[in-house]
Amino acid sequence: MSILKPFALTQLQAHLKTGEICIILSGEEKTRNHDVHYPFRASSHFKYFCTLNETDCALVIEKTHKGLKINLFKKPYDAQSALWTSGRMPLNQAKEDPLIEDVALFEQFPAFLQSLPTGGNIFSDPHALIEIKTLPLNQIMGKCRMLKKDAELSDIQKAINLSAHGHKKLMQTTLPGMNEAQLALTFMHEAAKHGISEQAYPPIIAGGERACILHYCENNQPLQPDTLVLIDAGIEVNGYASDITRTFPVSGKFSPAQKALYEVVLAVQAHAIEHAIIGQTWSKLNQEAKDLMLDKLLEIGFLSGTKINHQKNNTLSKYFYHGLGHWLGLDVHDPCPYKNSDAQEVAFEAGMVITIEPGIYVRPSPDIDEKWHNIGIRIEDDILITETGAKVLSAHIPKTIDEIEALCQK
Ligand SMILES: [Mn+2]
Repeated sequence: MSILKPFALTQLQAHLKTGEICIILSGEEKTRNHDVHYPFRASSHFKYFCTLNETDCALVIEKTHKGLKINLFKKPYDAQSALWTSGRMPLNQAKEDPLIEDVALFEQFPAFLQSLPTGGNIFSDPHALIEIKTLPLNQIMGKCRMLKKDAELSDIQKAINLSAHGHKKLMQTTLPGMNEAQLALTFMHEAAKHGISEQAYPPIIAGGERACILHYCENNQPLQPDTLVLIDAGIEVNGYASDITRTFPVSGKFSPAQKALYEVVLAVQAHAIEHAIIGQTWSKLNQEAKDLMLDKLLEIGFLSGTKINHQKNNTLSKYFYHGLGHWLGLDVHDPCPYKNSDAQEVAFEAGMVITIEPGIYVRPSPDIDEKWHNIGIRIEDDILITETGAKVLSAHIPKTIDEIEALCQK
């Protein structure tokens, strides 16, 4: 039985130099309160290489002249604790993976580190058991995880498809008076049918003005008629994230002001997606998005005055106060580099997965007409960069005003 992922090892082989070593820990059980623990999820770097979801595992991967030498350290199967929690994989069974050199007890891990050859860089996250000098693991793993392989794209797409069910179901079933907490439950319904209960991040179910709080996660307020509700939620499949936002009217129809702002965000998103091509950079994409958003906000009369003044005063930062997007993968904000080693910006390549998520959030303020107050809108899709341009992996979730209103009336 194989527990290691060959594609991940191929990636590491390409980025690691001979003599260099990576130490990857799965992580520890974390206490929620007293004797209750959070459900365990292995660290993303560990998940990248290994399908085991157990606490206290360590992979030590060394690049030798003969290739990668992989040692796994883990806790043993224990019949008594298996009565209380899912049992751990026995060491013997883990040893059956032909890619692993040896499997030993986790307790032997610190001593093994002392025996490692010196000379090459050692990459690792900080850990109490690691007393040797190391470089940040992200430095090497960020490069490995940048270009997604087919197996990864398949998990990301599955996660997106389950999220799509949830987002569409919410458009169909949401009514004024419902609580945000009910919507959170509905979002999970289809994934649960497939035995999946993980989300890539705490969902944001934000009615009305709460949409202006970027990481609102209380999700416990009733929805008011004629407001919008912003849903930023994504299912996780085999550790891979989806990250999708839709904003729709609680009562089924956008008001003229909501519609005008929504069209601005949608146009900015469409422009950015169209320009998410090979060779593109985040800063250029961000700049173009902000430029277009300013034009559009002047066009609909949300802002008055001249564009040049608003640029000088950075007016837009009051209404669009986050980045346009980010890398997506095992982590919702995948820790891949934004700059190369020569400090140049990373240019888009085929195989990268990103999100594009412009937004507008209007907190009440005397310089803005009241009809815009408390509107918060974000539209976010997951995108694969391909040879022929951006492929929107979440394209099957309605986002035009007509599509959304049609679904909300059902
Ligand atoms: Mn996002």
